[in-house]
This record gives sequence, structure tokens and C-alpha cells, in this order.
Amino acid sequence: MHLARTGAFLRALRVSSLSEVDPKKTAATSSLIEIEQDEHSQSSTDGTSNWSETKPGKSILGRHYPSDQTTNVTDTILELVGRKLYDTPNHPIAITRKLIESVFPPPVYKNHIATYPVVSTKDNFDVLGFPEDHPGRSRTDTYYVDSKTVLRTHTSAHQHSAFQHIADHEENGYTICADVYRRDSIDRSHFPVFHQMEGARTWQLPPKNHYKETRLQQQQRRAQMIRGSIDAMPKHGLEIIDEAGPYNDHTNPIQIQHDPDDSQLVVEHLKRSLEQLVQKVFTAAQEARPDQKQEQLKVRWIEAYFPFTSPSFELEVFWQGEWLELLGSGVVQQSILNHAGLNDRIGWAWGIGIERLAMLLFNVPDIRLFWSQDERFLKQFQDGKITRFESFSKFPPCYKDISFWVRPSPASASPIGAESSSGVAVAAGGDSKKASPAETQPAAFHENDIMEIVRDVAGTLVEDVRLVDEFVHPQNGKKSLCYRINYRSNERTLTNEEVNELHQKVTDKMMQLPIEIR
Ligand code: FA5
Ligand code: MG
Repeated sequence: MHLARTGAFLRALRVSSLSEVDPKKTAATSSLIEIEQDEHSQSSTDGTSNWSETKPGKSILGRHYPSDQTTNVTDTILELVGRKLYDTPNHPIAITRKLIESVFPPPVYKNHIATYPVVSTKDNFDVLGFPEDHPGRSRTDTYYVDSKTVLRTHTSAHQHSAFQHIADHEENGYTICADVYRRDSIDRSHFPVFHQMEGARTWQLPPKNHYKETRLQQQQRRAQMIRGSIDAMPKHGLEIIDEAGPYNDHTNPIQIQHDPDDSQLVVEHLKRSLEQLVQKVFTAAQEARPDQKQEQLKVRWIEAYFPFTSPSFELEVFWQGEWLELLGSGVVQQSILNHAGLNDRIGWAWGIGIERLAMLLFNVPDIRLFWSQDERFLKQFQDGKITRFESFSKFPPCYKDISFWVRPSPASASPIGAESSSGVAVAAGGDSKKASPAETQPAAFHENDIMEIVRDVAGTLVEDVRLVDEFVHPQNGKKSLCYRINYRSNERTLTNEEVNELHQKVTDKMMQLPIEIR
């Protein structure tokens, strides 16, 4: 019997946070599913200490969560919950969401919105096969509401529910749009709250042609269906560099349950589908500036790793002089499909950063702008239209450095090198280059703690925070780090006094970290 069909699972289904998008209406409407968070234990046992203020509890969109030792979500972050940028008229995030949905429309794809951001660690990590020591689980990378509950770090937290919905409704695919939360670095393309869209497509075995038809023959007919669907996609003119190929036996394997031909077809369908999306976005962006010479867009596929797909891929575009990661994707782990009752299916899934796409589409140079309530920003966009954003002015930056000693520990290894392009385990937050399992222990310094303090004190008044110097003391082995904080508003010139005051507050709060200010 399928696990998903047991009474326990059916009882656990309840209508709430995911809602369907009615293509004829702007706003999202009613119904879908979420697994009830009924297995939470009351208290944390990991004994980690928390540098942020301990509060009796957190209220999130009308629900109250008593805090425990694991709680690290700050009020600054909670202020951003519920803004629904994906459903705000004339907002670039909503316009981009609809553009993506137009490439993945019903009836093949059911378009959902997941409005409620609090999910269980089970849905965010366990169900997706995240190992216990995955950096994404660490409190340095994820906002914990309590020990068993987080602000979701990715839309994949709803993947299991969405696959169950597919199983229950005889559907084939979905998209889910949601706000997601990560304790991440601070720069022009990273913000602690951002939006993701996840998509998935599955193919089931067709009904038997006649009673003698074997499973292999059924599989072959399914393969023909996938091939037919690939061939039916319009050709695009993009120049694609494919550095990953369909799989790699050692670094990016086909799952043992899968027929290699099936898996390769699914990969081909996945890549062509996402290339259609990139093509549509760039055509729209270029139509917005017909006077400009068309630049050849550089796009590449590279290998990636996600616990819930294999083989896995990332798509990057060349933007402002560097490769910018747009999305992660892959062939869905068969165990995940089986767990949702989709045993006879094979499928792909992807997760894209909506801001990243919107920055390319609208020429928005800084991710913080999407949160702006300044009319000079908002009035530049209109539903159904792609317009080129014109900066209303560039206000002067103000740099301040902060230097300190950290204790030598594995977790204070060089934090240089943020989001990886080398395919290490960075899914859903958690950068294996910055993080190590040791960082979940108390008293280990982690770069994201500085980011969080800066965010908490200065919010969107900081453009980026960068490590500019590091060295190890030859005698005592202590490590010195120097971070440069770039205070700059997108909306006005900051005064010296204002910046000094902010920087003093940052310095004071840093005293709570396991460091010695120099
Ligand atoms: C994921 O979150 C996976 N859930 C994606 C996925 C889904 C893979 C389904 C396979 C199957 P990742 O951590 O790489 O993967 O994030 C996906 C995208 O979100 C990134 O490619 C990037 O476009 C965007 N993103 C990640 N962090 C930030 C951030 N701090 N600010 C803005 N965008 C971000
Ligand atoms: Mg990634």
C-alpha cells in the first residue's frame, strides 16, 4: 500500500496554505493542501545558545508560537511576512510570477500560491531527504520559529503536498509560488526574504493497450509521449552552454530505479522547458528596449546537487560581469514520488528565484528595491508589461569596517565564496563552503551572524557586507577578520550621524558573538 494512502496521511491533510491561482483573476483563490504539523515536540534538545533576544513567543500572521532555545527568527524579519509582493498589483514580483506561470499553464500545470510561510522541519528538510548534518538545517542559515518549525527556506517544503495533490486529482504538474526566508549574505542579489517558484512535471504509465502489453512496452509508449512533447516545443534562439550533459556516473548519477533512456528524456524535457522560460523572459526584456542593440545572452547548465533530485542541474546567466544562478532543478527522487503515491511516474522539478529573473527582466540593479514602498520605484511598473527600470538617482555609499578576532575552530574557516557554482550542497540555504556541522555548536563564529545583526540594525540601508581581509596570528593561532559594511540607501542620502549611529549599534550587538572586536 502507498504510504500516502494510509489513514494517517489522509487525516493529516487539511485545506489551507497552498491556494490555486485562477488564471482569469489577479488574486489567488482558495483550496489546496498542507501536511498538518501535528508531530512537534515542545522543546529543543540541542542545547544551542541564541544570541538574539529571547522572547516568550512569536506571532506570525495571527498564529502564536511559543519560543524555545532554537528560536532565532527576529522581529525585523517577521515585519516582512505577509507583504504578498507576488500578488500586489503592478509589482515586478507579481508580473514575473505571472510570466513564469504563462510558460507553465494549466491544464498540465496547476498554478498554486503558498501563502503561509511557517512549515515543519519535516516538510522543509526530512521529507526531502536532507541529511541530519546538512548546512541548510543549521541555525546560522535558517530562521527557526521553534525547534520543529521554520520559516520555509524554499518552495520545495510544499513539494510533498503538491505531489499528493497530483495523485488525488489525476494531474500531471504544478507550479508553486511562495515567499521564502534565509539567513544569507547581504549583497545586490541576496535578501533574507525572497520569492521562489517551484515547478514539477510528471508522466505516468499510459493505460495498457491490451492485456498482453508488458510494463516495458508501456514504458516505451510513455517515452514516446515525452519525446513528442519535447519535439512540440518551439525552437529557441538562445545560445546554451551545457557543461553538465544528461548525467555523470560519478558526480551526477541517474537513479538506479530509472531506465537510463527515460531519465535522459526527462532531463531533456526539463532543460528545454526552462530554456523556453529564459527565452520568453529575454524576448520580453528586449522588447522593452527596442532601441538598444540586442546583446547575445549567455546561459549555461552546470551540475548541481540536491538531496531530492538526481541528476541535478543549475541554470546560470551571465549578468553584470558574472555568472548569476537562476535556478536549481533535476529528476525527482523516485522515493519522493512513491511516498506521495505516484509510484508509476517519473518526473522533473525546478526551483527558481523570482527576484533574480525580475532583476534581469526589469533591469533592477539591487534586490532591496523590490521591498521599496517609494512611488518613484513602484510607479515604473504596470501589470502585463515589461518596462526598463530607470534608477531615480544613485545615492552615495558610506563604508565602515569592523575587525575582530575569532577563536580558531572548524566553523571559522574562510567564509569567502558565497553561493557556489561548483555544485556543492547549497540547496535551500546552507553553503557547505561557509558552514560545517560544527557551526551548530554554541560559540562557533559564523559569517551569517554578522549579516543578521546588520540586517536587524540597518535593514535595507545596507547594500552589502563583504569580507575584505583575513589573517591568522602566527603566535596564538587566532584568526582576524575584517568586514566592510556598505551603508547606502536606494531612496535618499544617509547623513554621517545616521551612519555612525547605525554602525555603533552594529558594533555593540557584535559583542554578543564569540569574537573579540579589535
Ligand atoms: C532550492 O531552493 C531548491 N529547492 C530548488 C530546487 C527545486 C531544486 C526543485 C531541484 C528541484 P537553491 O537553494 O539553489 O535551491 O535556490 C533556488 C534559487 O533561489 C537560486 O537559484 C536563486 O535564484 C534563488 N536564491 C537563493 N538564495 C537567494 C537569496 N538569498 N536571495 C534571492 N534569491 C535567492
Ligand atoms: Mg543554489
